[in-house]
Amino acid sequence: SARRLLLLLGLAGLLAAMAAGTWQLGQCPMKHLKEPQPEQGSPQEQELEVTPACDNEEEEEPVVRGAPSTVSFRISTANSLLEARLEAHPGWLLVCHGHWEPSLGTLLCQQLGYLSMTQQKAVSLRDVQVSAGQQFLQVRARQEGSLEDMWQVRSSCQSGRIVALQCSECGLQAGAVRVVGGTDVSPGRWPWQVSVCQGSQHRCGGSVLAPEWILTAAHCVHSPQPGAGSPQCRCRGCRQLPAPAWLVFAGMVTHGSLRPEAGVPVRAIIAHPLYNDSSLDYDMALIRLQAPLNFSRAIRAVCLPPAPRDLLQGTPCWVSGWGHTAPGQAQVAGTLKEALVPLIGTRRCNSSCVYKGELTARMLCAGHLRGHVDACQGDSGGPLVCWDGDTWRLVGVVSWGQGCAEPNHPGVYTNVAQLLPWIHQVTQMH
Ligand code: 4AZ
Repeated sequence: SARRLLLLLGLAGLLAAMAAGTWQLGQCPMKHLKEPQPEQGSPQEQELEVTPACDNEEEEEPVVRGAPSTVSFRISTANSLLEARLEAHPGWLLVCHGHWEPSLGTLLCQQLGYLSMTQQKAVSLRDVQVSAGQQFLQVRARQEGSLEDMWQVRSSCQSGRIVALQCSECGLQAGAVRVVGGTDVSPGRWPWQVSVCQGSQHRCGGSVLAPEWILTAAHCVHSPQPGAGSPQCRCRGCRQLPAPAWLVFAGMVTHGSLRPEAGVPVRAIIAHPLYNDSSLDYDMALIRLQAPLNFSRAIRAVCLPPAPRDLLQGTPCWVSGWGHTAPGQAQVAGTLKEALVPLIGTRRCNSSCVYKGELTARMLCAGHLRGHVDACQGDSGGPLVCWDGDTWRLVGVVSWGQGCAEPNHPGVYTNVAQLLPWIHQVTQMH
């Protein structure tokens, strides 16, 4: 019986050790516990000294990394004049029209986060008020290389004319205010938010980039391989039926009030060619509408991120959508919802207790490691926008996450800044 007792004790010890192990795995933040040292105090004191792996203050790289540049540009809101500033040269300079190429207008609008250029012209210096000592930048005669090193500082413009530039409008709200109570929103607050529907079924969110262009997630519109069986085909023989047509609804807040005739049919869906259905890398698609949207207080375009700007962890950004307001719900929300989700550093989000290296360079995280607030099913494809002091910019596209609002599993978004060249290429080509 003494041997049986020993065996039982051994078994109990083994079970206790296994339970402790499981507990440690479940408590991910404590995964990097230091080995207890004999001279340390009680277990509670030891715990206080531990740096939890998910909550460390380790220095983070910018979540969205801008391309460093020695020259910056802006367009004066008062008179559309193009202004440029060189590193190591004080003040904003006007740009001479000499040697100007029309393609530069498009390039600059794109750099500044606009989808396209709408107008560029030469303005006579006699028609503008120029302060004494105003200096100018001029494009070098033989342009080669990047936008960076093609400029010369001048004290005057030989042609007597300077560049004025207008880019496509974006990023402005109609000045609408939030409705009382929770997170319902009023029309005009997120005027770029659209619902991407298949027939009358809401599938995903999307963002207006231009009257004919919607940006969404590739996984929303990616058709499964023939035979794979899509979720809407549950009846016998229904594979032979054509899938209901895609419709885009803009300028709407309440899904219940949706009239099918208000939906705009889709001309083309262009998913990113590198989209990967299993890793969700490059989860982005462009939708070209059959007819342009009528812009109004309730329907407007969002701006894209400008090429040269970093965005840091903690930047307050907003996600919006009609997705589920509790995980596992059967229905999408009736009223558009919004949530404040700060950017989370990629190193932290890819750490061993969050997404364990699953994030690629085309992804970023936003939300709260404590859980509670997050995007969810039905929000996919929708916008993650951040205010930059002047305009709202589309920084992310709702893509995936483990569950919704779970601790240590924030929302993962397609990193728009990383895919700008593709967005510009497609929208210019079609
Ligand atoms: C989805 O299934 C989905 N919590 C979207 C976002 C998130 C999770 C799932 C993020 O479309």
